[in-house]
Amino acid sequence: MTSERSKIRFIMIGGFLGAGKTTAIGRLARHYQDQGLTVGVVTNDQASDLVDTNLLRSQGLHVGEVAGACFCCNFNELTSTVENLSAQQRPDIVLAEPVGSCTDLVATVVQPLIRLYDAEFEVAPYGVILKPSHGLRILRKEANMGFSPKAAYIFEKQLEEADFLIINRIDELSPAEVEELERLLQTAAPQTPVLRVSARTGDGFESFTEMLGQRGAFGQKILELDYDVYAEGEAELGWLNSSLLAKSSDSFALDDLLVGIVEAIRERLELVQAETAHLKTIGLSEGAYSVVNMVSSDTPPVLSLPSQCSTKEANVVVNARVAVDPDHLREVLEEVVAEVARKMQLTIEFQQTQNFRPGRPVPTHRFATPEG
Ligand SMILES: Nc1nc2c(ncn2[C@@H]2O[C@H](COP(=O)(O)OP(=O)(O)O)[C@@H](O)[C@H]2O)c(=O)[nH]1
Ligand SMILES: [Mg+2]
Repeated sequence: MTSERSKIRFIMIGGFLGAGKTTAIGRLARHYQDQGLTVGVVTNDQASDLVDTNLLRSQGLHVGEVAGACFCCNFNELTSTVENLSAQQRPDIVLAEPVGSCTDLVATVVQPLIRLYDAEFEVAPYGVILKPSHGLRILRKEANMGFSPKAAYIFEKQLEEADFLIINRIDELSPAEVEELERLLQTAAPQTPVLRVSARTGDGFESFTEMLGQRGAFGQKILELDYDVYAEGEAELGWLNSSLLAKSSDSFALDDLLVGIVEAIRERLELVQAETAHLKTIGLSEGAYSVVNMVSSDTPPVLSLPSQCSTKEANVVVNARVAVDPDHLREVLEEVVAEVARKMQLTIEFQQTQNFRPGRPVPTHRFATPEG
């Protein structure tokens, strides 16, 4: 019989596209490792070639990937990925990052783990990270919130099912903005504890890990959810995952390549006023890696992790989630890559590209009443 002690603590961190989940998970993983614990990470996407997986692996973490469908619709893949992670060394902690456009995760992931996998897993309180850029616009009910009301519905439902909420990016928010977000959250999700953190600097992480360490009746907030609205809101996003190989006879700056690609995509999306939910790229070359992100149309591309690497060859992965036709997104990327290659005198080959709108979510399990 499996003893209580050997259960894997399952920590899922939710939140909208670009909220800061991957950044927070990297930091939490280091925190638990520093305590001598073994950590595994599970990333998730509707397609393969994930920036997040590459980024977390580059940080030395042991990462399994559920690619091709979200955790809720591919639940068995989530548990088998954890099993595979355990083959080498059984983790004490698994950190899991669901797709940022997913909701209803308590009914479709947390509750199934509690009810069907109680012998293997001990599920931590479910924390959802609030993305301030879109959060302020959506929760204030601004006329121009960037997304349609259906996509905003997903954003709000994600907050409603959380055991606790995390206002991220306090390193760049004014005190007045933090106060306002906290007030808005108290209305959107009354009685849910709200933390303030910076996944970038680590500010507020003591309260974050303390919250994650709590035991009790968590994961009980099962949503009343209209799956038609959810599916339509999700399908408003164009999805693109692409892997590229850049080469040159002379060395080029990897950081410049990524910034060039993301900036040129931004300019083209601005022309058609398409709102970006998250545009992320990672460049990998001989152990060095650069990351550039853009998390909304009114914030600039950010070189989140500079490599300062000069190289003759690099692999580049681009993941874009934008409120636009996915075929347009693909054309934009093809034009941009040709333009940047010309400017920087590189050859850039497309290795694999997938572009689509997410399909209707059909969960493997859904428990309509709580237990645990
Ligand atoms: N300034 C600031 N940037 C952050 C913070 N957390 C995340 N970011 C940046 O926001 C972008 C999206 O973060 P990521 O962790 O990929 O979000 P995810 O889509 O939720 O996994 C990246 O450029 C991060 O570096 C934060 O606390 N402060
Ligand atoms: Mg992520």
